[in-house]
Amino acid sequence: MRAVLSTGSNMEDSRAHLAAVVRAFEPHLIRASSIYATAPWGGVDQPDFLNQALLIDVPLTPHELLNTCQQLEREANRVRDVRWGPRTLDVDIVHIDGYTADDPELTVPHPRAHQREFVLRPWLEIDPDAQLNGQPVREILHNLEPQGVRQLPAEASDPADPTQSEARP
Ligand code: PH2
Ligand code: MG
Ligand code: MG
Repeated sequence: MRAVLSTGSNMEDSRAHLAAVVRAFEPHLIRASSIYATAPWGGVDQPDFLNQALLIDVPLTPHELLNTCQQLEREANRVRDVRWGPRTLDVDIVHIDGYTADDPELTVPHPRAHQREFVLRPWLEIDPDAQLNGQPVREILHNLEPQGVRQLPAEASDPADPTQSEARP
């Protein structure tokens, strides 16, 4: 089952929280987007987020994948507090190939993905032909007002390696 996940964090070591999700899905990971620094969406005054999109192919059912995502959130000591407020780690299912759901546990595609540049921009990076509700993601993004989403440069794999110093501003 191919799925697109959106990960986000704006508490503690956000890069480490996102990296833990990449690690957890490593054997099933097709592509990971860059990391993006994004202004908070939803009107809660809080620090900027880091967001990333992952394209995975997992031997799980949609609800098993949801459980896996929630387990990863628990491992990051996620506390469910303010709606759309700060969190150590959010792992959302954005899209599953050939599958839709609208039940109390799981809504796929993600019901607010089309409004959120922090979801669509990273998704487009890893799948330029992506479609959401029958519309190209590229087109949806084109029609959104800018929301303060900045692609961050890839991190040097070894910051101590002087041969990589040119890549570091
Ligand atoms: N997640 C939210 C609410 N607002 N804003 C940004 N920039 N990134 C997020 O991941 C995010 C948000 C609730 O899931
Ligand atoms: Mg979310
Ligand atoms: Mg969530």
